[in-house]
Amino acid sequence: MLTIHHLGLSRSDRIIWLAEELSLDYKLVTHVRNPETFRSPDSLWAVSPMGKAPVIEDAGLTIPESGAIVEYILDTYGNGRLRPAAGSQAYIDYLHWMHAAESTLMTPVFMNMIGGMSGLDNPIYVGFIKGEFDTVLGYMEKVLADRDYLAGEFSAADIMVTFPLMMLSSPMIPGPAGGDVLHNYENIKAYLQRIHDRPKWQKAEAIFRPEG
Ligand SMILES: N[C@@H](CCC(=O)N[C@@H](CS)C(=O)NCC(=O)O)C(=O)O
Repeated sequence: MLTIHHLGLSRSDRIIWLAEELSLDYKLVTHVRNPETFRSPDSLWAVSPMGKAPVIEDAGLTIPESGAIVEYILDTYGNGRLRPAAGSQAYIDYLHWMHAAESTLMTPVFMNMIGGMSGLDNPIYVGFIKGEFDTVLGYMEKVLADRDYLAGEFSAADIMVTFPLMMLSSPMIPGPAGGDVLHNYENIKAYLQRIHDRPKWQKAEAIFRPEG
């Protein structure tokens, strides 16, 4: 059976949500962060090659990296769901956002978080973050002006992108680029609301964040 290794407050949320969207049977193994360092515990290092979440085990394989896991699960269990047909513009949009989630979008989100945690307010550093937010969030805002989801229909690209957007909208993770980065992005905020309204999101959230 598919085993999902979950770490509290982490990208493994994506994999639980994906499994719920696809109504898969899976075993969940939850790991608890080291309370002092907030890093992975030994139990996760024992299964994940770089000690990171998410990681899954399936059919004798160990698969790390959230984007790779999503693609593996869609290839293995998707039956064409949550990924547009190859060769279409929707598929290109899917690929774009699937990969932008951990790169173009996550880079300033993470820099902002680290800046907030460490008091980094160098104007070059903060200016770079703000410029990147303007670029990636500005483009996302335009894309979402005439569609509900990033590739048209709801897809696994939305599952990838939601995690960094949630980090941005969390009051627990302020950064030097401002506490409410999404403030002026009405289409993105409406998109996040659509995500929150999805029954499978709500079911998954109760699993990956049971404390609420
Ligand atoms: N790009 C990787 C990032 C994995 C990653 O950095 N995971 C974090 C949680 S979101 C983690 O395991 N942090 C604990 C640690 O590094 O000790 C992915 O998408 O899977």
